[in-house]
Amino acid sequence: MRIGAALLLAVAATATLGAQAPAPVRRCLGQDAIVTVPAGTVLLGEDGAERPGQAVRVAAFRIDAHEVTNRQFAAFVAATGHRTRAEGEGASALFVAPTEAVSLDDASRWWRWTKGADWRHPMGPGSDLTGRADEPVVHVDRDDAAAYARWVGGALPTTAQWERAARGNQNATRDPVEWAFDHGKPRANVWEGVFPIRDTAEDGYAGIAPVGCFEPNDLALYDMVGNVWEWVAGEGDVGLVKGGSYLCAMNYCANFRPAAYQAQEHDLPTSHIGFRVAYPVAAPGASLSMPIGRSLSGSVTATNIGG
Ligand SMILES: [Ca+2]
Repeated sequence: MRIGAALLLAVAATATLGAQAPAPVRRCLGQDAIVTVPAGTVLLGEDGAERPGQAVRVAAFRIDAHEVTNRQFAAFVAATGHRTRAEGEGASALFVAPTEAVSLDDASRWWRWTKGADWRHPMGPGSDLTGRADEPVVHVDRDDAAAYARWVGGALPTTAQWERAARGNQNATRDPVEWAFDHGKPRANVWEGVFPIRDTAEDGYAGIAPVGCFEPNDLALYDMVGNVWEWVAGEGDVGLVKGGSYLCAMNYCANFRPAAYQAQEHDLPTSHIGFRVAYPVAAPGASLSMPIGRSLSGSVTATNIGG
């Protein structure tokens, strides 16, 4: 689902979202957490029987149990005054479902370069963060994500760290579909039905879900597959995102598995890409307190995330 550079030149479109009734706060996890991933070997790139992958040793590290939420990102912005690229440019790429069948070869049929779309307005102008405090932040580019990561004392995970975290202790070849479906039953927030026209939301969510609404993997990490793509560390113009998103369907994308990745312009924010943060393991005897800016409080509501 790579968005071509041509998208940047597409005619800006304004989403026609009208005034919305206040949405209820949706929450699946009671608190934020950081999980220690022990040193181990990951089958990097394992993607079914045809692609056995390569065994790579990954040192121990820590990683967010869930994708960075709007609530967490709001705390970062409040403390630092960070202005995202989308806010600076006044626009971002927004998924807008077509109303009729379109060719799957032309991503511009469902991506709109939309004025007023940014992390505070995730569905474009007219939308806000009401009821979305615990959804993953989107419309952040790789630099925005890296800035947040530095603020909390971490960094974007490397590809090897990300796959180690996503696979957990799964060190055998696995049918790629099983990462997202358990005998046909969804176990991640993906797109059911025919993309991009109709999402049947069989998994309970059409669009982004609050973090942690699906069963975690065996490292207690949530949504490594599905919900939103996640930036991984990198340099240069071409970035990588991992894990697939709520827009990945069996008939398109289907990248809801650890080995899959998508090239993404590093400075192109969208409504289906977020991130999580990796951290060094705590030195022996070091404080185990949360990094600055992290909160274990479960009482924050949509009314105090601003925007
Ligand atoms: Ca879904």
